[in-house]
Amino acid sequence: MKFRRTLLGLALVATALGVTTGAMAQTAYKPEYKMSLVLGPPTPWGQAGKIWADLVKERTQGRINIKLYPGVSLIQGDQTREFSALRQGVIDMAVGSTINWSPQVKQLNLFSMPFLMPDYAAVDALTQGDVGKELFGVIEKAGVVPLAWGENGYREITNSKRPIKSPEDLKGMKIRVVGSPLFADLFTALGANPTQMSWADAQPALASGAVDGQENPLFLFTVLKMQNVGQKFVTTWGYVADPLIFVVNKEIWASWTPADQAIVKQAAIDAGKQEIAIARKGLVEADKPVLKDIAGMGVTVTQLSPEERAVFVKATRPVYDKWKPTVGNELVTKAEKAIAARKQ
Ligand code: X2X
Repeated sequence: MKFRRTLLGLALVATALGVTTGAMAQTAYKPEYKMSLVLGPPTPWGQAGKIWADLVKERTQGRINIKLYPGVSLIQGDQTREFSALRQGVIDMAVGSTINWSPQVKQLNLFSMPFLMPDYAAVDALTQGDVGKELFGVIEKAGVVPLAWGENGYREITNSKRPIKSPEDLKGMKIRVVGSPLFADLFTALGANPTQMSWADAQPALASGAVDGQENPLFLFTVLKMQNVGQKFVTTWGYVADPLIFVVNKEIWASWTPADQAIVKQAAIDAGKQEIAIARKGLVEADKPVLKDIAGMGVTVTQLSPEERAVFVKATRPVYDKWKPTVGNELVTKAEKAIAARKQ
């Protein structure tokens, strides 16, 4: 009898404990976290999110479960609102573009300064150095926890009209541009006719011919087969490269144990490294296989000579000078120095 009572007692205690820890875990940790992305898993950007989510799930034994929301669907595709939504907790975490967050974090316009970063070593000199640290400080102050860098990539220009070799060729062309007003200034300076719209709106606009061209990393050209929406001309001018940043909402971050925070951060760093390699594949090799693939689709690929490129640099310099104080004179100068000192 006594034995039975002890067993019963033990069972009750165990149940109570089980319920308590279960309930605590449920209030502290959500069953699922929402990760925002603009592009889905067929793209390097989407891979960044997927690799991160998979690593976190595996390393936390499923304590942290992440669902991907590509197409910025948590905010109806309005990518320039992503940073505010992260701050407000509408979005739990994201792998986001510096361009899309630039309206709220003006220092992130740094990466959109025309012809600032001549090569991948220059991109790395910024993201992996003091400039990257400073920008993480700015993001943290703005109320979102930054963890690691990834890459959307160099944005090359495509269009349906003619090969672009000089600003003259862009004259009057209707070009879809992204959310930062810097891009409208840039294309206006080049004589084009820029229209700002979200990526969700850009695709039908290209298909219907409402716009003549757009600029984005070339993997997007191949994934979407942009030649089928009339984009027959590609020019690689390397004017701007867009890094990605892995972030978590502040309250969500604070709700995790230090051990889980460390896991999520390391997973972001690991995913970022893997994704940067994916984003550069086919573009860093001497024969640039991605350009061959695109040419193989019947597209005219124009690679600017240094002289041709210099004309674009000169034409966009007033935009660079105009935006330097907005981004921050000191920050831009620091970036210029880090690039000049980069290892090649
Ligand atoms: O909208 C774009 O062009 C994209 C997908 O590259 C970004 O989100 C910055």
